[in-house]
Amino acid sequence: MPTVLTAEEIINHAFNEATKAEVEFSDKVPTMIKAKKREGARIMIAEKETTGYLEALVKSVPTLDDIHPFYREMLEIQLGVAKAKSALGRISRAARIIHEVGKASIRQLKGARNPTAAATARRAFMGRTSSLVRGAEEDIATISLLREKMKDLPAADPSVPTIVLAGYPGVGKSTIVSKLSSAKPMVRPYPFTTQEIIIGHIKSGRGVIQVVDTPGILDRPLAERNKAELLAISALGYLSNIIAFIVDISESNGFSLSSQKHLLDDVKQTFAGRDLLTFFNKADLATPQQLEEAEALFGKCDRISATKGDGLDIFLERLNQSVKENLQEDPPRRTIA
Ligand SMILES: Nc1nc2c(ncn2[C@@H]2O[C@H](COP(=O)(O)OP(=O)(O)OP(=O)(O)O)[C@@H](O)[C@H]2O)c(=O)[nH]1
Ligand SMILES: [Mg+2]
Repeated sequence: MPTVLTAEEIINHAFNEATKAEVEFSDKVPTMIKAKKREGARIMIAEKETTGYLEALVKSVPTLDDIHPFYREMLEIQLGVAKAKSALGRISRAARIIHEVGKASIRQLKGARNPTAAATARRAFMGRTSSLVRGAEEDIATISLLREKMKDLPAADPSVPTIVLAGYPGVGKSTIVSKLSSAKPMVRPYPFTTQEIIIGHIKSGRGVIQVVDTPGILDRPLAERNKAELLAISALGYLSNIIAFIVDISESNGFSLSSQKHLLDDVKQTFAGRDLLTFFNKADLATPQQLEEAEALFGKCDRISATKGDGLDIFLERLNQSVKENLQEDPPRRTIA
């Protein structure tokens, strides 16, 4: 897809092309005819360049109605599908109007009685076109963002067993994904680092497993969740065959064990039917009291120290076991068509 130009760039490009218009005349051609032909060529070139660009821009966006519900939901969360659709509609309309204005300007040019009037007709066309393109500025920016987001949509393979990691922000999801899979998401000492859905792959004895890193989610109602949290929920809903719920038992991410437990209960309830595995991460930092409290709340779970790599072999073992038990017979749910 070509890069998206700003309104000013579209106008400048079209007008520059128009100024370059060369019309060959013999010396015998009267000045008036020359002026009309030259201005007519400029109008037509500017019109063609502008409408051509706007129409190509609209055409470069795949039909939003045909995309898979997961991708549609991701775009909905990130920018609003209805907004993008009306932006596309308005850009097409601006192109149609510029085309009509071009035709009207050519008619006006034919009636021009002197070179000044011919130049005035051309300038009027340029002025009208500029304001139409400038008027579409916001819509062009929306489409630019849409194309960026579409380019960045994670490539999910429906035929591959998929585990989605979930948990509070800063519990170590990205650390685990980066240690175990081909994906290398950003890891930072503060929560809310991951803001998008990241897909990696793990080669296991039984083939490839898709592993999905998600933004951290807080224990709060859906309506209060921010965009990043909604993306995580969407990935859990559409992509997961297995969910790995990661708990930071050291509470060093700033969230208590009991809020993490509330979130787990919510995830369990919302995504009932998926195999859900719970892991205690940051075991290296946890005090014996924290471990005790965690076990009282969550029951006994496998412990990991992701940064050290401890317990990751058990994580993989559980994962393979779940794939074997839950997905060996039936192929994974075909979430992305
Ligand atoms: N000591 C210790 N630190 C860990 C462990 N796992 C992760 N961390 C650290 O915890 C911080 C957060 O880790 P991330 O992997 O970015 O956490 P996340 O769950 O992806 O966070 P969000 O993307 O914000 O949801 C980083 O500084 C990690 O180095 C662990 O087992 N032990
Ligand atoms: Mg992360």
